[in-house]
Amino acid sequence: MTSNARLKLYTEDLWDSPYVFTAFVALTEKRLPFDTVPLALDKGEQRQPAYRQHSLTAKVPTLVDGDFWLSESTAIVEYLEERFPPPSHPRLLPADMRERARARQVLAWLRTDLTALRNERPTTSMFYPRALPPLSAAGTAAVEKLLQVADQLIPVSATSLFSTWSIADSDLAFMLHRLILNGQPLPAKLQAFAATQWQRPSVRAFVEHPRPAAT
Ligand SMILES: N[C@@H](CCC(=O)N[C@@H](CS)C(=O)NCC(=O)O)C(=O)O
Repeated sequence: MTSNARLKLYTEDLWDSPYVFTAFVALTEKRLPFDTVPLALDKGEQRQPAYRQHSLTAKVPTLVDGDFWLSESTAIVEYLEERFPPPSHPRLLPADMRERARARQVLAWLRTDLTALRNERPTTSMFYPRALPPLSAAGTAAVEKLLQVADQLIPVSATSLFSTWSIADSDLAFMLHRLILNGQPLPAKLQAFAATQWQRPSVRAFVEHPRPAAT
């Protein structure tokens, strides 16, 4: 099942997908050499028959490891952790079972809740700044929930969720940056957490990836 072919990650050409972010950070943290293949989602390239056939979901990210294609960002994280396991490769998920479960909870929650926040503070606004309308009542409630959960999860004076980094740190920081990059101040502990995580080299590599100019 293993292959020595260079890994490939299908991404999208604006480099603002939170799901591509997760897979990109995971590969970078594992220190695995990989190539990226950006698809123009607005042109429907993700629905081209060959890509759809292999990815199953016709979405990005999709990882290609030899003849194995895998979409869904959290499945990619889990696959990379098993395929390139610690201690030979850096960890993506905590070593402790309960912390690992908590990290998975955070990843799943960030993908399935806070819909109003995700809609009203879209990731395009993080990388293509523009004035957005004030949050609706639903958006405000989602922000309050995010801040309350983040405050509960991040230990006092800490800048990571657990004793060592995990992919849940990057994902939570990405969600918090929907607010920060749209000018919303955060409580000091959350601000320090988000700012520290935003400086991580794997995160910088995604944030600073060249993007097409705004049209
Ligand atoms: N649950 C998926 C979500 C992937 C997803 O929604 N990707 C978007 C980009 S952010 C996409 O490919 N959209 C194109 C489409 O739906 O046609 C994951 O975690 O990877």
